[in-house]
Amino acid sequence: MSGVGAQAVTGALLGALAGDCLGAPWEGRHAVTRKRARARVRRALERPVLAYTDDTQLTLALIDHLVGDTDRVEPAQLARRMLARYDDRRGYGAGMRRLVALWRDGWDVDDAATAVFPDGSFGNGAAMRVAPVGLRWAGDHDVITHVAERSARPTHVHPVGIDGAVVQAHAVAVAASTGAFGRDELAALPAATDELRAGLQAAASLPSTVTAAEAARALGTAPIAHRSVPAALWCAATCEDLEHAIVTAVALGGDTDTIAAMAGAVRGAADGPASLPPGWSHVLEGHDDVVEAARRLAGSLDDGTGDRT
Ligand code: AR6
Ligand code: MG
Repeated sequence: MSGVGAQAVTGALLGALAGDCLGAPWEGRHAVTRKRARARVRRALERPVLAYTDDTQLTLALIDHLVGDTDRVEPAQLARRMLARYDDRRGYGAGMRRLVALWRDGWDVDDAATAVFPDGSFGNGAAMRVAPVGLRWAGDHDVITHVAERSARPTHVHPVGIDGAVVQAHAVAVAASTGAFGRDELAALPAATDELRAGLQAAASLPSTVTAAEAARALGTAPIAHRSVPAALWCAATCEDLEHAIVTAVALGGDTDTIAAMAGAVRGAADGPASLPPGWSHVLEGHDDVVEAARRLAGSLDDGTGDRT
C-alpha cells in the first residue's frame, strides 16, 4: 500500500494541470528570459479560462483505468479509456492521432503500437500522463517500474518512450513520499536507457544559474522523452516552488505544456495543493474534475485496493 496521502495526490495532479494549462499558450516558442516567461504566465492568467491539452486528458484516462478497471494496468483496457476521453482538439502528437485512427478501425492495440513508428514511439506522451502510477505505488520501487512500463504500452513501446514514463513515475513517487525533490533525488532516479541516463546526468549537474536558452540547449525541449523529461526534472529540482518551476519551463520554450506539466506534477507532489498560487484555480479548465479525480485515486489507496499489482 502506498504511503502517499491525499494532499500529495491532489498537489501532483493540480501541479500537472497548472503546467499544462499555463504552458500550452506558449508551445513551440524559442527560449526567453525568466522575467519574460513570468510576464507570459501573468498574461495567460488574465484569460477567463485556460484550456488543458492531451497531457491532462490522458492523465484523467489513466486514473479512470486504475480506479475503474484494474490496478494492474491492462494496455488494451487503458487504450479504451483513452479513446473514451479522446478529443482531437487537445493538441495530440501526430503519431498519437494516427494511432487513435487505427484503434477506431478496430486494430489490435499491440499491433497498432508499432504501426505508426516501426520501433514504437519515443515521444513524451507516456511520461506526461504517468503521475498517477507514481502516486499509487510510491515506496514500491519495482512495482512502479513495472506498472509505469505497462501504462506506456498502448502508445509507446520504444524503450526510450517507456523509460521516460518510468523515470517520471519514480520522480513523482519520491517527491510525494518524501516531500522533497532536489538534485540528489534527480540524480538517483533509475534510468534504463543511455538516452535517459545521459539526460538525467546533464540535468543533475546543470547549475540553476544558467540562462533558459542555455538550459534548453543542454537538456532539450522537444516532445520526445529524453529531450523533455530531463528538462522538466531540472525545473522541478532547481526551482523553489511550483510557480517558479512552471515559469522556468515556459522560459525554456519548445514543448512548454508537457515540460511544465511534468515539472508541475513533481513539484506539486512534494509541496501539496497549497503550492498552487491564489488566483490560479478558477482559470484552469478542468480544475474541479482533476480535484475529483485526485479524490477517487486517493480514495482507492485508502480502501486498500492500491496495494495489488
Ligand atoms: N521515430 C521518429 N520520430 C518519433 C518517434 C520515432 N520512433 N517517436 C516519436 N517521434 P507521438 P506523444 C516524434 O506522436 O508521445 C503533444 O504536443 C514524432 O515527431 O507518439 O503522445 C503533447 O502535449 C512524433 O510526432 O505523441 C506532448 O508534448 C513526436 O515525437 C507530445 O505531443 C511525438 O510522439 C506527446 O506526444
Ligand atoms: Mg500537451
